[in-house]
Amino acid sequence: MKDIFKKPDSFYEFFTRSAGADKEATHYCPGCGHGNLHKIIAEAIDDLEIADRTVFVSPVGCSVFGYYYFRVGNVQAAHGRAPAVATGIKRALPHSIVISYQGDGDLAAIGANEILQAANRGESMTVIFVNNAIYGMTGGQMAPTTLIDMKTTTTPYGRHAENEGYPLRVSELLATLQAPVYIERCTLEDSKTIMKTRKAIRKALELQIANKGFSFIEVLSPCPTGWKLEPIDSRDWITKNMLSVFPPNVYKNRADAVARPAPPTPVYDGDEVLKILGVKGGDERKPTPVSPTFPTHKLVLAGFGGQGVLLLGQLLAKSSMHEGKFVSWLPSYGPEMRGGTANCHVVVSRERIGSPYVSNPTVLVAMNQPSLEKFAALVEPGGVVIYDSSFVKSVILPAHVRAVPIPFSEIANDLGNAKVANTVAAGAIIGLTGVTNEESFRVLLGTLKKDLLDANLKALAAGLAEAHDANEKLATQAAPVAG
Ligand SMILES: Cc1ncc(C[n+]2csc(CCOP(=O)(O)OP(=O)(O)O)c2C)c(N)n1
Ligand code: SF4
Repeated sequence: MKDIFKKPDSFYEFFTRSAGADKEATHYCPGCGHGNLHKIIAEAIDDLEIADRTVFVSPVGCSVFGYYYFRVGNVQAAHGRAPAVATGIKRALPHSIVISYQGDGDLAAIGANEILQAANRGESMTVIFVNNAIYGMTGGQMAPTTLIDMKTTTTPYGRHAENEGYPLRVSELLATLQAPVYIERCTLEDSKTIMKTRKAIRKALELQIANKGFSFIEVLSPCPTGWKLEPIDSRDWITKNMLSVFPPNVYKNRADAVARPAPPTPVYDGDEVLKILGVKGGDERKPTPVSPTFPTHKLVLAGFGGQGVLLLGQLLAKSSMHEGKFVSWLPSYGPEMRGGTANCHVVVSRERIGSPYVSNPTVLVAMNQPSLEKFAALVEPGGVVIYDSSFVKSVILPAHVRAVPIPFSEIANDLGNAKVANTVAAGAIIGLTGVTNEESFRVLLGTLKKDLLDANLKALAAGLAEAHDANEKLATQAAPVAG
């Protein structure tokens, strides 16, 4: 016989978040609804046998630590953004079962747009919306679902419609949309209603397994701490105060809807990408296998906004991608379009990339003085610092790096167009590091502005020539010393 008191397999055996010896306990306050809900969800995952393909997206709120409990795939999303993150996961992995678990502050306040758009697109995901009428984690501030006259730390005299509007009924709101397939509001007042919630969550997950579309389960959940009540009184409080404002009901049921076709799988094929870019001869350009000795290149490319460092990083990444390498490109820039600082991290590897963030570059390209000063100390021992000597005048570099000054901007000016300084830098990077092939990069230049093509090709050749000279010079120098 099934042991109904057994801890679900989809829970970790020990909840390592909990301090002290009691590793079986959750971090939730006594009487909190999150604990009940977690158990219901874990049991459903077990019984539906979907643990190996479930991804649980935790929100910001008291349930931020979902990943300490659920033995499934886990992602923690920024406040309110869980449906957007869940969308990305589901689209990349159509076979996954994605659960977006969110509080009312998270979902109905900062994330109101995300949930609306995900529901309206009918994303095939299950959203569990924990409505406790308050911000629990941050100490009991008003949420969009806070009841009229309810006192919170930000409505000490009670919520008044004239000032704070009315409680937002999210289930009813989403039910007006065409796409969702299932919307139900449940509660956690007593064992009967808990069992009803259990059933609703299973139904929602089953609909996702059948790829029917978007399902949404709102759960009225006690928050004894935020409400300043004892756990038992909190349950009664739901019955007395919440049910009339948030009536439990099935608000939408299109369970008989036809299964949605899985969204198209993203195209990673290099030939296809070339075709999309409009490059002729794509069919002939089969990537050759990446050499087993190809090292992982970690680049930081930095300069002023307008110097084209972000585009430079993109082109290097794309060009390497066409060669069948794994790539990432992570831009970072200030609010100013021109004159602000900009940089990007580019990783190119023959293996999958764990993180696109580059803490210690193997290559730094500094298009100006502040960039050199900011990043030079981070370059890995044996790494190379390539800088625009048209702008960088004073240089103090760690002894363990190789310095290559090249006047990118002056060369670009001599070619008749200051805009192609970044292409000179590209030639230098390619010539000095071999991160990508000259040929693949040249193909990409053909996809940029046609009136710049001639200057770009000359700039690339100039950068390669500079790199050739620098390589010869470096070969005669002693290897840099680590430390
Ligand atoms: C962008 C951002 N804004 C605000 C916060 C602060 N913050 C953390 S949790 C939270 C509210 C959580 O309330 P709710 O979503 O209702 O979840 P509960 O804690 O009640 O389960 C807020 C405002 C944050 N972490 N990030
Ligand atoms: S503050 Fe409220 S929602 Fe957060 S853990 Fe405590 S009871 Fe649960």
